[in-house]
Amino acid sequence: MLIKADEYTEKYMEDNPSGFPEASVDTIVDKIKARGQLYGNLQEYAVHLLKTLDKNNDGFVDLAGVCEGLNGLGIYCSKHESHALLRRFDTNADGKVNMEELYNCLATAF
Ligand SMILES: [Ca+2]
Repeated sequence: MLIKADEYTEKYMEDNPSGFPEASVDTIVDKIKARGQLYGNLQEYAVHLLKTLDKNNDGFVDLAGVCEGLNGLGIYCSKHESHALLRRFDTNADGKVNMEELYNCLATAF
């Protein structure tokens, strides 16, 4: 819901790549991946990550959860970066990130 409401912000970031370098998202994804090495396997990590980032327990990663969850994991992530990160994860562009998308994104990024 919040993601949809923030369409303007997303558009703004897309139109102003210099103010928001994609590279920082890559850096965060790298950090998330690196953290995965602490877990037995990717699936286990993805499950843990979804649980951490899904603040209201609806089975989807939400914006508030990304920022807070990642910071809790020791991975700094600004609000803007959270947004870009969610868009990166949301491969079918339905405005939410489910377990499958999260897993696939981690898997392809490995
Ligand atoms: Ca999705």
